[in-house]
Amino acid sequence: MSEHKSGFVAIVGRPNVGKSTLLNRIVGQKIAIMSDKAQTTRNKIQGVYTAPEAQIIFIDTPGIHKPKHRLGDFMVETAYSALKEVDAVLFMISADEKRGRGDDFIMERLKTNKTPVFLVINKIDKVHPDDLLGIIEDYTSQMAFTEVVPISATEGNNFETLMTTLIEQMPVGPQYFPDDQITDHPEYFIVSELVREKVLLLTRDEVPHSVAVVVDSMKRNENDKVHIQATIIVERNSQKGIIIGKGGKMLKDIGTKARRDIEQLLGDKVFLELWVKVQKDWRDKKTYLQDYGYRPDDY
Ligand SMILES: Nc1nc2c(ncn2[C@@H]2O[C@H](COP(=O)(O)OP(=O)(O)OP(=O)(O)O)[C@@H](O)[C@H]2O)c(=O)[nH]1
Ligand SMILES: [Mg+2]
Repeated sequence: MSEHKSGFVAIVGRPNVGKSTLLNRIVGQKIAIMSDKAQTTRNKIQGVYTAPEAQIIFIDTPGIHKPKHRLGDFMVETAYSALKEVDAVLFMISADEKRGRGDDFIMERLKTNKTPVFLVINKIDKVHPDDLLGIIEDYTSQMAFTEVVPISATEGNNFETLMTTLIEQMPVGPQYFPDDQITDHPEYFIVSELVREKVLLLTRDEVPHSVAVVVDSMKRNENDKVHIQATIIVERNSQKGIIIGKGGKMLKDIGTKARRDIEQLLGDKVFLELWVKVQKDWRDKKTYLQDYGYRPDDY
């Protein structure tokens, strides 16, 4: 029998290419929120993949972009910090988008690292198979990759190939986490993220980007329901109006949808109470960023 392998793998790329979707497929559960809006992920999210022969800890990261706020600075720094001390990097691109300055910028950064880089071409379900060769040629002319793996994170195409190739790349090492642990994030963090995901789903323009969610309390009461109180923070009064909606309809919608996901996560009935608060320009204020969970010392 061959020796047990283990290692750390960072998933990086521009916003919206499907990094979190891949992470969720890897761990088989929703631990990272996903949306069609750019800049969904704001923190590093660790997901643990455990097989009899190997354990890989994946680090999903915020999409690398040109920051316009302190929050953006934090997100990009967070993404880069994941490149330290990993055994491999998955550089993810989307097959239906042309290579842009953002991709070139990320590749320049990756070239300064000695870590093996896999080019993961995601969303192949959206393009004709004949288009793949052109994409591969375009990227491999820019940088030498350890492997190139075209996948579909939503459909699962080539997923097994990606995992097998990655396991081959991992060094011999122990199992760090128990079999049933899939993340190191506390439940309240995922709960707050699930609420934010519903805001991303139901609002548009600047609103999704202006929102933070904080879980104020999480208690199990006598009838075994989990009682959760959370606050949705926005940057201005007009946004508070949008989040609450006509007659409170929007807030109710956010709550209903979030509750379903939270019940799935916790495996229990949930009573979710949501509040909305304005904190002017919080995305540019250091203390608020820290209060809402965007702390650089967590790097
Ligand atoms: N058609 C198709 N859509 C995909 C695929 N993978 C992800 N998506 C969609 O792409 C969008 C972005 O997915 P995310 O997983 O949130 O992307 P991300 O790279 O984590 O984005 P950020 O967190 O903003 O950096 C979502 O609407 C996904 O459903 C895929 O393989 N095929
Ligand atoms: Mg993401």
